[in-house]
Amino acid sequence: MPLETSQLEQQIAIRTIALAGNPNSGKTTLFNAFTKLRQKVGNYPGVTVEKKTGALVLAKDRVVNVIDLPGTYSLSVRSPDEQVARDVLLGRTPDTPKPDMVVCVVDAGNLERNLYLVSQIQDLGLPMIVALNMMDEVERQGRDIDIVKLSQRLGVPVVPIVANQNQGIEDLKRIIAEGVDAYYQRAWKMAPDLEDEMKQLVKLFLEHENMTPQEAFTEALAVLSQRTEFKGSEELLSKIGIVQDRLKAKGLRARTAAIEARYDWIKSVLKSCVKDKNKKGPNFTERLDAVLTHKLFGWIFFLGIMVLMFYMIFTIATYPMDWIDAGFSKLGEWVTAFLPSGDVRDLIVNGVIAGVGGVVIFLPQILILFFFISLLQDTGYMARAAFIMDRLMSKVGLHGKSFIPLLSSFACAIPGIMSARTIESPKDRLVTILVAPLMSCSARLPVYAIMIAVLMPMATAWQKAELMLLMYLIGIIGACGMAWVFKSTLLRSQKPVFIMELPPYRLPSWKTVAIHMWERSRLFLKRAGTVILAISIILWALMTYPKHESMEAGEALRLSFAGQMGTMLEPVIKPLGYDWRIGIGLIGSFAAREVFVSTMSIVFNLGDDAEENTLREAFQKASWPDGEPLFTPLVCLSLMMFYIFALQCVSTIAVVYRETNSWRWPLFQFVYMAILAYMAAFLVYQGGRLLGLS
Ligand SMILES: Nc1nc2c(ncn2[C@@H]2O[C@H](COP(=O)(O)OP(=O)(O)OP(=O)(O)O)[C@@H](O)[C@H]2O)c(=O)[nH]1
Ligand SMILES: [Mg+2]
Repeated sequence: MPLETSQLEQQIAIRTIALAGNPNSGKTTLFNAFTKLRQKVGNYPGVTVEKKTGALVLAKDRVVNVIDLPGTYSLSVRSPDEQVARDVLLGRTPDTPKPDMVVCVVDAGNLERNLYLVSQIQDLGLPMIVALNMMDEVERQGRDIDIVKLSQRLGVPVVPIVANQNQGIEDLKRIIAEGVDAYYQRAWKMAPDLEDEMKQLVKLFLEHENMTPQEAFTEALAVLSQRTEFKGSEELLSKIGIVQDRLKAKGLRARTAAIEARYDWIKSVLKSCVKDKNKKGPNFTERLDAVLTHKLFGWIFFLGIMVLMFYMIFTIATYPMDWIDAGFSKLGEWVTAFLPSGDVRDLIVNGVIAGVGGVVIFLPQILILFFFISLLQDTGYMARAAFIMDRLMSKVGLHGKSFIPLLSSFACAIPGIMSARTIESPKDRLVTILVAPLMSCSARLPVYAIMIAVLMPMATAWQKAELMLLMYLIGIIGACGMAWVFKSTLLRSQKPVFIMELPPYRLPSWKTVAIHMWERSRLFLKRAGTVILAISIILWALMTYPKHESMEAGEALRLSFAGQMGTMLEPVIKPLGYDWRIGIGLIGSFAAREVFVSTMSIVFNLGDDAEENTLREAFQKASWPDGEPLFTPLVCLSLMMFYIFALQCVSTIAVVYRETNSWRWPLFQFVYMAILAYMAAFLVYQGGRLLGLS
C-alpha cells in the first residue's frame, strides 16, 4: 500500500484512540493531560479498573475520543480489569467502537517487560504509537535510549514523553493527528515447524471465518497455546483439532515457544538501542526498601505512619473544626433571631443546621486522612504496605494483592471493592469484597472521633491517636479473621502466588495530592448537602411529630415517631448499653454512618433545653432516667465496636450488588456484619461489666 493513501485514510478514519500499556506506566496521567480530566492516578499497579473515555482536541475542529484502559501485562487475561483492556482492543465491547489507533504507554524504565505487551498489541494489526513515558527517570538513572533506532526496530513511531510534566504531549498529538501507517510485519519468529503449523491455522481461519490476517494470526496463536476454545463451524473445529493433535504428537509447546520468541526479539531490540552509561550500586528505591519492607522495621514504620496521621487528626484539625463549629452556631443564632419561632425555624436550626453542621465539622479531619492516603498512593508506599501484609495475608489464605483493595477502603469501601477487580481468582476476589467494608472508612472517622473525645476528654492527642489506631487495627484484624473464615469454609481455593510489583518510590506530585483531597472533600460536602441533609430533615420530622407542646423537651422527643421507634428497639440494644436515643442514631446510620453524628446533634438539640453546648458536652451530660450517665467509657467502646463491624452504608451494598451481579452476596455480607457488630459490642460491654468496669 503506498504510504500517502494509507495516511490519508487514517486521517479521515481516526475517531477513537485507546491508551494501553502495563499497569503503572502512566496511562491515566497521559489521559488526564490529553483530556484535562482528573481521573485517579497513583504509584501502584491496578489504579484504573474501568475504561474511561474523554475527548482530545487535536486541532480547532478535530476532536477524537480517548479511552483510558486498565493496565495489563499481556493480552492473555487473568483478571476482570485486564479483560476490559483486551476486549476493547479487540473491538469486543458492545458500547465501545474498536479503536482506530493504539497509543501504547511504555514505562521507559522497564522496557523489557513493557515491550512484551507492545509486541502482542502489534500482532493485532492496529495502527500504533509508542509513548515512551517516564523519560525523566531514565535520564536520572543515566541510561541512554536511542529513540530513532527503537522506532526503526519496532516499526512504529516512538515519542519520548514525561506525562506528569506535560513534556512531549504536543509531539504526541501531532503524530496522532498525522496518522500512522498500519503496515506491519511480525519480527519475532518461533521454531520452523511451529511456524509451519501456525501458517496452517491462519490459513484455516482465513478460509472459514471472515477475518483479517491479523485477527486470524491472533486467533491462531491463542488456539495454538490452547488458551481459548474457539467457537466456530464443526468443520473448522475438526481441522483445528487435527493441527492440535499433530503438535501434541511432536511434543511442541507453542505457548512457551511464543513467549520465548518474543522475549528473544525484545532482548535483541534492547541490545541495539539502550546503553547504560554508568552502572551504579543499589539505587534509592532499593536502599529505602531494605528498611521499609524489613520484617520488623517495616511494621514499625507502617504503624508509626498511622499513629502520626491520627495525631494530626486530633491536633491540627481541631482549629479549623472550632471555626466551622463557631460558623454553624453563628448561622443558627442568626436564623433564630431572623425567623419567627415555629416549625420552620425549628426545622432549619435544629434539623438542617444541626444535622448538616454536625457532619461538616469533620471536614478538616477527613482532609488530613485523605492527605495521608494520597501520599501513600502517590509515593509508591501502598505497594510496600501490601508487601509486608503479604506475610499476614498468606496466613489467612489470600495474597498481598488483596490488601490493596483493603487499604483503599480506608478512604471508602466503594473504590476499594472496585479495585478488587485486579484479583485473578474469582473466589479470592469475592472474599476480598466481603471483608473490605470491615476496614474503617472515612465515614467512621467522625463516629470514632466523637466517641474518643467523650471517652477520654483529658487525654493527650497521642493517647487519642493510639486509641484511634487500635480501632483501625481491630478493623484490619477483623477483616483478616473473616477472610480466613471464608477461605476455609465457603470459598475454599488454592493459595495464589504473589506477583505484586513494587514500583520505584516517586516524589508525590503536590498537584495530584491536592486534586485528590479536593475531589474527596467535594464528595464529602456533596454527601452532607444531599444524603445527610435529606436524612436530617426526615429524622427531624420523625423526632418532632406528633407534637407534645406542653411537655418537657426530652419527654416530647421520647413520644415522637422516632422516639417510639427507638423505644421499641431499646430492649434489643440495652444489652449493649444503649438507650432509645442511641437507638434513633443507629436506625438513621444504617443509611450512612455519618448520620449517627448528625442524628445525635439533632437528638440532643431537640431533647435538651440548653442549646449552645457542643455534642461532646451533651453526650457527657446525657443520662438514664435513674440519673446514671449514658455515655460511660464502656458504652463508647461498645458503640465504636458496633461501627467497626456493621455494614451501615447503602452505597456499599449497591456496589457489592453491581460487582457480584447478585443480591445474594450483599445480603449475606449485611447479615454477617450485623451479627459480628452486635456480638462485638455485646462482648465489650458485658465483658467490661463483668470485670467491674463502667
Ligand atoms: N517520574 C515520572 N512519573 C510519572 C510519569 N508519568 C506518570 N508518572 C507517575 O507514575 C504513576 C502511575 O501513573 P498512572 O497514570 O496512575 O499509571 P496507569 O498506567 O494509569 O496505572 P494503572 O491504572 O494502575 O494501570 C503515578 O504516580 C504518576 O504520577 C512520568 O513521566 N515521570
Ligand atoms: Mg490508570
